[in-house]
Amino acid sequence: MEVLRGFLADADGHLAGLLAETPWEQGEITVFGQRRPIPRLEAWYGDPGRAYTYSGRRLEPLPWTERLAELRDRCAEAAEAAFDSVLVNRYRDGDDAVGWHADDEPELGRQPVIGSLSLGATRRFRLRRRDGCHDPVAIDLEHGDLLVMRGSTQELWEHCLTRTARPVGERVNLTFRRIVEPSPAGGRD
Ligand SMILES: O=C(O)CCC(=O)C(=O)O
Repeated sequence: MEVLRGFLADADGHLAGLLAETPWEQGEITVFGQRRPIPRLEAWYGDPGRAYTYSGRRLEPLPWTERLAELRDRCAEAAEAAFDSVLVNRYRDGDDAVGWHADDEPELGRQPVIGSLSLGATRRFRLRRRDGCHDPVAIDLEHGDLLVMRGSTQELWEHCLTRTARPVGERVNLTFRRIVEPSPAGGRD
């Protein structure tokens, strides 16, 4: 795992563009039998057929925009990986967050490379070993940082983005991925 600090020198324009151009949706998940809105907005983009299924939800890919295709290519070059899809998350304020999970869906295959680009407010990203044999790690991800996770990170660790009571502005995060085993239409949910 590595963090390329200040990777995106032109982050200001991309943040404003993404906030304005993205067709944001607030998904829902089922918790103890009840439907609940997830605490963030999101959008899923990718090559045709790159549907993504997680937490019982299936997201069909929007076609790449010029901006996202450019950011994909720049992140892919830095990560020395190929990406065919991206989950775009928008954290409107400190109440928006993502809980503990790993990006270990079968579609991503074994040992996926994930390129995670952060724009906007600095937020704390945490990692913890599934077997507890290492102290948890906290990284403050800042405007323009690129975090690359690879190898056994998803197998051995979980990550989350914690809520904060601090007043914080908006943050957009892009996690570029590669679907190696597309799930059939009508998939797992
Ligand atoms: O917003 C972040 O930095 C984390 C996003 C994340 O964990 C995910 O999309 O799987």
